[in-house]
Amino acid sequence: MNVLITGINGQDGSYLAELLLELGHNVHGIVRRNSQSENQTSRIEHIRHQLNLYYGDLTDFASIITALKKSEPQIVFNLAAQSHVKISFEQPVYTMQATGLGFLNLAEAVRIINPAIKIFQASSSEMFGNSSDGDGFQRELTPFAPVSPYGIAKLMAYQTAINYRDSYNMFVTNGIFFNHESPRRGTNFLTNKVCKTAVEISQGKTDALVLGNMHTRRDWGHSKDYVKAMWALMQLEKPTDAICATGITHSVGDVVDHVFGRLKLNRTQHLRTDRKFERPTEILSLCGESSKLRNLTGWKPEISFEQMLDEMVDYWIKELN
Ligand code: NAP
Ligand code: G4F
Repeated sequence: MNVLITGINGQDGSYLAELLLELGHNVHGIVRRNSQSENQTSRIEHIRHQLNLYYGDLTDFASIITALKKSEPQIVFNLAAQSHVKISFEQPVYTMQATGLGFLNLAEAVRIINPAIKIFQASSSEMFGNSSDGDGFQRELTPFAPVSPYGIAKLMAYQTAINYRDSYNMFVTNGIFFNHESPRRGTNFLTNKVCKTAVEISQGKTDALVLGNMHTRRDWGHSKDYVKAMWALMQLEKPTDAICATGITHSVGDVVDHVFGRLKLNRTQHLRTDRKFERPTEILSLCGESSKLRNLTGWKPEISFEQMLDEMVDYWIKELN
């Protein structure tokens, strides 16, 4: 099968590309032009010789058409996005263009070229904002109430996916994914910032970890587990909208405690807060209920929160040595 991945050089894109190669598929991907081309492909360098890469951008309709024509995919995974919530407050217009309108560009290009191509959209728990059911969980029917430009852009894409499914009978599936991490996570996201900085402190390279809001809670899983869910969802007979989450929530403080505990670092000595890392509006707690996905596909997360953080710490110990 030919499979096209937008955002192939991102965290999830790189793990999904590995999974698809293992399954024997032809993997195609869109990458953006970068003035330092080696930075662009660092997460996929080890498999690059097995990939077909095309320059493109979700905001550039023509480049999507070209990539679809060259790759002739049966499935497109749309993983490309301006995916950083805090940065979406600094670049709201661009975030709407890339993360919201970008998906419309892709769906419309698929409709024009070959509406039989199946589309996976990486939707986000950020769409829920501070909305939850009475028991604190978010489910597929929990009302959306996004509180960031990123969440709003993702909601635009989510609704567009449903509209293309209903209007044109296209196979468009939304995976509503809760936070997922790995050593390949950008180091300006919470978990990898904590792991990398804590290892630097333990090696005497820096003195303090400086964070924003310490009390927010997230449902953190591992990216490797979550790309398996993406693939499983696309094997179903019918398109759907499904939550992918562990169902366990931890605070920012829990992440720090686990990582500092592992490295025997003292929180009073090495942890500071600075409002510059806070957002204008914030989601207090995310915890996903993913029984729909589990019942439909048999998927369940295999890597625990603690194992994931340990893997990330080990990665940085090796990398920074
Ligand atoms: P990521 O590491 O930030 O990767 C995003 C990818 O999108 C990168 O390859 C990036 O390329 C590419 N990209 C950004 N803007 C683009 C544009 N205008 N045109 C084409 N490509 C563009 O994100 P991730 O963690 O792998 O997440 C994958 C997807 O899942 C994203 O859509 C994200 O919003 C969504 N999601 C993630 C999580 C999570 O916790 N990780 C949860 C829910 C949903 P460059 O390298 O050139 O920037
Ligand atoms: O790691 P984060 O930046 O992830 P956030 O904002 O939850 O978004 C991630 O998950 C979404 C799914 O829910 C994705 F859709 C999105 O693409 C992205 O992958 O922040 C996690 C929490 C937040 O509450 C944040 O305010 O950690 C808090 N935090 C505290 N100090 C910090 C920091 N976050 C970052 N990035 N940096 C800090 O210094």
